[in-house]
Amino acid sequence: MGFLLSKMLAVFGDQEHKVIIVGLDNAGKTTILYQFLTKEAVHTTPTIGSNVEEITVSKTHFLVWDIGGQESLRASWYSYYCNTEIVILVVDSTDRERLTLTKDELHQMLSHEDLQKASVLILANKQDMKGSMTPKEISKCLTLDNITSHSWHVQPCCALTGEGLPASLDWMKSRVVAN
Ligand code: G3D
Repeated sequence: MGFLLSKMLAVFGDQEHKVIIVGLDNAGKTTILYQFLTKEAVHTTPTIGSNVEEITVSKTHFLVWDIGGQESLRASWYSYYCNTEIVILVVDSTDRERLTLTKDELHQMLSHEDLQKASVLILANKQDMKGSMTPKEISKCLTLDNITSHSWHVQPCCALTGEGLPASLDWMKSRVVAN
């Protein structure tokens, strides 16, 4: 597809943008996806596959692939990378012990050639919980300042209430329009 045509389709909203949602097990991926789907401002079509949902945010269509986070499944994350425009990395902000593991997974992911053009949204989830790490602490531990090859953004949120999630959708939309 020509560059101009794809740009026009992006602006006028007929293009689907592939998003993958990753993170360790228990981070809150499923809860976040559920919140995306039930928000009044967000309309969705029925599930396309067992782990794919379409989310439409004011005429921008995101096809969101929810990829399992257990260790056995992380090895196959790469098979979902092709054509991905946005990676949503969900972090359990209370899980200090496994943040280094998340960091390693993130940097390994971003070195994959199929993700060279992807933008990264880090959702610092479970902000409602006592002792949760701040977005600043999470950014530092994930060494986000070292990532200059990809556009990234950290959004604090609470998947149980949905707080912070509309802002994350706005950022996703701004990225696909920018590209
Ligand atoms: P996953 O899909 O990444 O594995 P889930 O994670 O969405 O299944 O969530 C794992 C657990 O964390 C769930 O609790 C869920 O309710 C909880 N959770 C998700 N987001 C938040 C949040 O923002 N705040 C709090 N306090 N809990 C959250 P259960 O008890 O069902 O295992």
